[in-house]
Amino acid sequence: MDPLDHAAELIAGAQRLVVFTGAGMSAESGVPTFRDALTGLWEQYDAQELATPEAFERDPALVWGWYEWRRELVERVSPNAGHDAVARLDCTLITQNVDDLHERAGSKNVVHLHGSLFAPRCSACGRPADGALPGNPPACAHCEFPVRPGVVWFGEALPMSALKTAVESAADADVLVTVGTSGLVYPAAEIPHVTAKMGGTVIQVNPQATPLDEACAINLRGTAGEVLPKIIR
Ligand code: BV8
Ligand code: ZN
Repeated sequence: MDPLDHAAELIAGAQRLVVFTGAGMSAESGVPTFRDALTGLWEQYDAQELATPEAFERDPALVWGWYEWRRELVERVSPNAGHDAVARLDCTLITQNVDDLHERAGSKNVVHLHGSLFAPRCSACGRPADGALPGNPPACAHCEFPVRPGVVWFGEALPMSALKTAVESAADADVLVTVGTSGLVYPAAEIPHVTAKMGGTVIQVNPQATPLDEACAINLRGTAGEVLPKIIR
């Protein structure tokens, strides 16, 4: 059977469907993937260097500026055909992405394993940054400590509730579709393996091979914007 038809049949017939997405999901919207998130202004820095508490400690203005640049870029772009297709599904949607393109395409209850560009909070008291005092980074209105991006940095624990929901739904899934992730960053990269280990069927959409290939029953070598509308009918 044609792998696209097979994938479409598995998705249509899934009782407990999970979709797991990474930066490749937003690439066709014009959002650079994590590995090449440092285009233009930022090519002289290593993403894994900037996305850390140490970098923010060392140079808060540089790190805050990088996230503001990424947030403003996301605000200027739109969801792509892949986001629109996923939004038509009745599924548990788990994303590693910190953009809001799934929500803007209409997906509900999106589980953000690595936080969001749109949830800055105080780096000390943790309060949301509403009403923060102007600055680069802004200062918390409550305790005047620097506001930080609402994302999970390397070396930081993932939000417990998001991770718990992700692992439980992956373990319970009969079908999991993984889209646009290099499957290199843990513990998020475990998610597709959990479904495979528990006997679920994993379908991958990615133009390249990834370490997730071995957990996948079907590997669709293509982009989110091209493939997803063909398998979500
Ligand atoms: C933690 C938010 C511990 C910030 C991100 C072993 C076990 C556990 C941890 C580790 C471990 N070994 C090392 C670690 C530490 C580390 C880690 O995994 N390092 C890696 C580099 C080895 N993990 C951590 O630090 C995590 N925390 O372990 O804490 C702990 C526990 C308790 C208490 C205290 C501490 C936290 C990791 C989260 C980091 N934050 N994002 C920000 O965005 O700035 S990660 C970031 O990179 C993304 O969110 C994503 O998760 C990750 C990888 O990006 P991808 O989404 O996969 O995108 P990428 O660019 O890599 O690839 C794009 C893919 O798309 C490619 O495959 C490409 O082919 C494809 N593609 C391209 N175009 C398209 C496409 N696909 C479809 N369509 C297209 N058009
Ligand atoms: Zn504060």
